[in-house]
Amino acid sequence: MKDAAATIDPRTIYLKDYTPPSYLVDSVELTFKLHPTETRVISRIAFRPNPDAADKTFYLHGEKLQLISATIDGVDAQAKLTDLGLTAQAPDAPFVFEAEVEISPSTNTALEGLYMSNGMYCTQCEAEGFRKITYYPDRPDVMSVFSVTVEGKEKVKLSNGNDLGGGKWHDPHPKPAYLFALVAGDLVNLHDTFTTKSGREVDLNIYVRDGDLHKTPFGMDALKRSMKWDEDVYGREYDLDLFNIVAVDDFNMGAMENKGLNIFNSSAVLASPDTSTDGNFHRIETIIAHEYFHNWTGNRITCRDWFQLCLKEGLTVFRDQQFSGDTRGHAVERIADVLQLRARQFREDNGPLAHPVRPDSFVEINNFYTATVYEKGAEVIGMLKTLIGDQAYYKGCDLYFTRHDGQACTIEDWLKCFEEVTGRDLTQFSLWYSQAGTPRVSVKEAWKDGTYTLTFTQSTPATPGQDTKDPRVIPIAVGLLDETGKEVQATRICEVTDEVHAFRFTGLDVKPIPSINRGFSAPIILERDQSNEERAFLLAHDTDPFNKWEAGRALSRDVLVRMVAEDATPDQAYLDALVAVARDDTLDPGFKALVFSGPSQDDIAQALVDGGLTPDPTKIHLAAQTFNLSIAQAMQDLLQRIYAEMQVTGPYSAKSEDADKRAWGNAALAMLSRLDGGAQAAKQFDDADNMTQQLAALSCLLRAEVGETQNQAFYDQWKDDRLVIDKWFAMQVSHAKLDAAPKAAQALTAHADFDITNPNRFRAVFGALAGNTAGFHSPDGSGYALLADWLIKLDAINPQTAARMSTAFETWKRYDADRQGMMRDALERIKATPDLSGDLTEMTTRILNA
Ligand code: B3K
Ligand code: ZN
Repeated sequence: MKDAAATIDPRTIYLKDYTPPSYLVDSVELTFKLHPTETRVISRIAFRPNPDAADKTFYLHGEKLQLISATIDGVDAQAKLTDLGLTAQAPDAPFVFEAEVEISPSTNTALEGLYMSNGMYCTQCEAEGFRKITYYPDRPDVMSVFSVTVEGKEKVKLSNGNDLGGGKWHDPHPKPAYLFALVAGDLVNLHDTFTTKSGREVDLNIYVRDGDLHKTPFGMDALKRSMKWDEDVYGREYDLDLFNIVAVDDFNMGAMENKGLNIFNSSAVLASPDTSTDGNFHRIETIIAHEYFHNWTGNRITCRDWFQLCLKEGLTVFRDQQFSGDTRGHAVERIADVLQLRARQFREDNGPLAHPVRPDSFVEINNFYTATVYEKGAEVIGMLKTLIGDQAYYKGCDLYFTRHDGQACTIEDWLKCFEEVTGRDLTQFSLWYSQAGTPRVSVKEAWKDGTYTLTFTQSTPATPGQDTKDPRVIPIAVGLLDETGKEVQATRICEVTDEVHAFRFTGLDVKPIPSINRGFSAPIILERDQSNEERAFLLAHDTDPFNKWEAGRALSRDVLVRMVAEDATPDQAYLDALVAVARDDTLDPGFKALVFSGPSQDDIAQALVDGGLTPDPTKIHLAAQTFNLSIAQAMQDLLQRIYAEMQVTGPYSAKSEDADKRAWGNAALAMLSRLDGGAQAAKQFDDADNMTQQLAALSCLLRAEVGETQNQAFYDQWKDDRLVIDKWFAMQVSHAKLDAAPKAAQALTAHADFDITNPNRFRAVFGALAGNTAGFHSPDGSGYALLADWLIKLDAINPQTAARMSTAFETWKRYDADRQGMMRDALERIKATPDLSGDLTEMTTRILNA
């Protein structure tokens, strides 16, 4: 196996090179004298040689620090400094290292380490940000007890663990430096309490800027429900007397699970009916749960090294998905999760950035907080649970929690727990962690004398650095139906382990209709010649809700692909099947909404590539318009009734019964708006008393290109609310048609409210551009050039966010020679920028190496 990264950068780090830390840390005392440009950080760290380490070099990470003094046992350490750290002669016995450094939080626009956001101090240390705060062995397998003193004039001064008063904090749980956190600012808080199952009362707070307090109750409720859920389902209890959450406006991602002090992007915690959509409420609930669940899966048991990132992330995503399923309904949750998985992870797995769930090399670890590590990492846990069963799964988890509490672990440690409780060899299963790429599984069926046989053939395409793949264990859930829709074989797990693997179903009266990969039991691409009649049958009759939806999705993909490739018109049979779903009173509104949300234009582009064709985004866009109009026309007689029935009365609640009704009602509104020129949407916009309804209406109006008045009214109404204005920025770009999208994005960068230093605002504009497939891929290349210009600008300010957004280019090889040439030029131009960050250099290099 050749290593793709080896050709990239001499700074490449390899999993195989792991060695234990030379010194361990018994305790850390930190004092912060806060100042916007001259913060002093005074550290006192008790080290001891690691008996398990062969190398005795005393090396501390440290970047962008001004060293004032460093001593070992009170004597000048005679430290040798580089841009990346410090070395000194250290004794082969326990000693105390003390240092004072100066840092400048207000000029730290990378938002990593200690920085300022709207006048408040906050930190982000994962993965390697602590080294921008002080000299330290900044690696997750060095765990220690932290005591912190925060000095400053700010009203609120927070750190991890227990509050000792006067800006002093103590965290009794040993933790790696990446979980360190500090916040200081003039904040206000919502307070509540939670009593754990063993009867301990925990103080809970959500800290926000003045004026945002009314947006905290939903988050608090979500936190309490998460705490309860983790006790009920995994038996995990919270372990400190205090749990704090802080909302920050400038943040590189959603949130961070620092021990006892979770820091959140304000978009991931602040919720109110007026300003947040149902989708926002759902996202907030999920992220609060996710960060809280990290307390056990991530904090008490952490990762030995960053290659093991999926150990905490895949598992914690799996846990938050379970929680959401229990809260909001498993069918709808599963479909939503799979939609995400396919849109982001399958796309990644199919392109130049494909990497294993546990990568074996990286240059910049921040580039590996990916859909593969997170979402595919969660799918791997789900498959494990399916293969060994619920009971063994929870037994294995219990063993993991007991055995490894307080440790920094590997995937091997995790899998071993399940091998022990089941007696099963998981060697082949572990290929899911080491092999990149989405398996293709083709299916052949045979029917003879009452025996029905399904033969699966698996293969995984080559990915960067991995030319060949071994067969994996793939749990494929199969059910069989008769021609009336009755289930003649309840769901059975076919464990595909060989390249070609056949499964027999005996004693059947008639040839059954199979429902394969129910619940999306494995993250694979199923390749099967399936007639549209059979798809329509499954859409109408499948007893597995996921596959029922999946059948509808396969139908719509097929229709759209033929519209693009063969100039076909939308099939009447498909439209009839949709109308039947709409009329079916036994189906939930949330499910109907999902059936009606057809494939994205990016999905269709990939489907065309899979069929050996070159996608033309303009053509796909036009076909999608015709497709949606045809559906609206087919649904014409039903729309007013659905719309009326789905109106929710009474005060807003984010609960799924209401949210699902709004989703289906707004799907009806979108269809209506294609027929009535936006009349109903304009009315809804005027009447709306919550953001879900207001934004859905505005979206219909902008799509119909009649929303100028409302668009301005929306801005005027919300100009003081940053999170709503983010939505407004995104809307302009996502609804602009074709080459109007790059133009809209460019115009918005000149808007007084555009702020390149705020990741949410940058993502609002450029995330929307990247997500507007036809706009981004405008034939004149203006989308590519604009994004390249702004990634270059952003890289100098915030490399992490710039690198993340460069994934917009990861599909470049799909397209025609002209587009490929323009995307290559854009990538080369970024890559050739003087002083480009390591983050963006690694990304552009990997993308270009396609
Ligand atoms: N663990 C953090 C992500 C940190 C990203 C660093 N670039 C949030 C989460 O997954 O919960
Ligand atoms: Zn996480």
